[in-house]
Parts: sequence; structure tokens; C-alpha cells
Amino acid sequence: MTTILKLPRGRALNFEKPVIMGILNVTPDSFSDGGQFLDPAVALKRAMQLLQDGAQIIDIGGESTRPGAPDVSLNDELARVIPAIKAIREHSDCAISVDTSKAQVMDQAILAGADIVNDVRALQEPDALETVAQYEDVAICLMHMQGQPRSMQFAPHYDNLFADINIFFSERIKACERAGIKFERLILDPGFGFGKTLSHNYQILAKFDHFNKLGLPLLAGLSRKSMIGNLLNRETSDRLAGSLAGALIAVQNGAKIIRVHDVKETADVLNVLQACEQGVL
Ligand code: 8Y7
Repeated sequence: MTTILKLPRGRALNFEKPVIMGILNVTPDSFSDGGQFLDPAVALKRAMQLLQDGAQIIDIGGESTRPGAPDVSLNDELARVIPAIKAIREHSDCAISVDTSKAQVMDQAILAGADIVNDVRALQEPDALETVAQYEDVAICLMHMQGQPRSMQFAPHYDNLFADINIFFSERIKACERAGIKFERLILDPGFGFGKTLSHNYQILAKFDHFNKLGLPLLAGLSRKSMIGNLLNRETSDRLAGSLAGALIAVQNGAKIIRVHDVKETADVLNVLQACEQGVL
């Protein structure tokens, strides 16, 4: 099992301790002014806070992948994401991941300083594999989704949940390797909420370590998702405790990267877990 993930500029992520990925959305529906893109200075300030709170990766996304969300044009996505990446890279050596499925956004983001491509479509869009293959040390998160964001929650069905997702991972790993992307660059994510019922999501959480078979680091993203809200009957703003419980369980079951909105609180939870595991006190 990989415990070190190499990144550009000679840097690396060490998975001996779980790594927190802080979410930085630059979509119009995720900030209050309702403008077309987030001021890079504001994005930078938010990123710095996430890092201070304990994030090691900042995940920047300009396309909303929530169920039913509208498609975003290439130009809009570039205008949202690239200035934010540049501003953060200018001020910090942190790991930056770009949440996108578009090859041209991947390309521009990497040139602007991104280290990780976080693709909910697992490099299945045109030219995505070839684009990422050009940059040797850029890491890639391959996420599983059944269907497309617009329709994925309509009627998710699996013959065998774990086998189906593992087959998808194996196929995408092979596609990467055929394109010249080394196995060691990959991260896997079963994709909570992406074409999954509440029951599917909790089966995955309970047996998260099933995906360890493939020998790659695992990412879990369940922060504030409907798997928390629908279970507990809580609005988005009231899902912190449930999200923290989910993060803890995912990490105990083998997740190496945990993608969250509430970095400070998640760091506290993971530090408590770590004290138990190491008998630090
Ligand atoms: C995930 C994600 C989202 C996830 C990875 C949300 C971009 C929806 N969820 N990326 N992105 N894994 N790798 O509620 O679970 O945050 S967007």
C-alpha cells in the first residue's frame, strides 16, 4: 500500500496520518454575492483559513455536481477556478486539487499550480486521460459515479454494490495505465451520493476497506451530504455532527483523505482518534 503520494515541485503527501482536503467552492450558488466568480482575494483568504485549521489539500471546484445542477461552460469554469488557483499558489506551497472533469480546465489548472486532479467522472470526458498523462507528478482522484449528476439519484441500482464499484475502478486504472498514467499517481473514491441510495451509502461507509483491495489510497467525501441530512432529517447547515461521525468511521475503515467543509472540527476528531491509536497521552 502506498503511504507516500508524490506531487509536483518535489512535494508529497504522507498517508501515515489521515489527510484533510478542505473544500473551496467557487461556484455562484456557493457564495453569497451571487456574482459570476469568487474574488481571488476572497478565495485566497478562505484557503488560508482552511490550511490554518488543518487542511493539507485545498480542493477548488467551479462546477456544481450536486444532483440536478446545471452544466457550466468551459469559459465560466476557467474564470472561476484559475485565478483562485494562481492566488493560492502564489502565497502557499500547499497541495491544491482541482475539482473538474474538463480536459482544458485540468490543463490550465495544472499550469496555474494545481497538484491533484479530482474528477468525479474519473477521466472519462474527452481528452482528460491524455491531458493528465502529460504531467508526470500530478496525482489523480478517480471517483465512482453511476449515471450523470442530473439524473444519478433517480433510481440507482447495483447487481453487487462492491463488485460493481471495484470493477469500475479496475477499468479506470487500466485506462489510465494505457494512457501512460502510472498506478502510483492514483487515488480512488467510491463517491458517496453519486448514484447511490441512502442504503448504498451506508453499506459503503461500513465496509469502506473493501476498496483497499486495489492497493491505492482511498478518499471519502461525505461532508454535509444528503446521506447525513436524510438520515437525521437535518438541513445542510445542521449536518456537522453527522458529518464528523461519518469522517471518523471512514478513516477508521481505511480512508486516507477526507474531503470536508468543516476542517477545524474534523481535525479535532482525527486528532482524538490518533491519540487513541498511538497512546500519545
Ligand atoms: C465529492 C467530490 C463532490 C466526493 C470527490 C459535495 C467534487 C458534492 N463530492 N469529489 N466532489 N469525492 N473526490 O456535496 O465525494 O461536496 S461535490
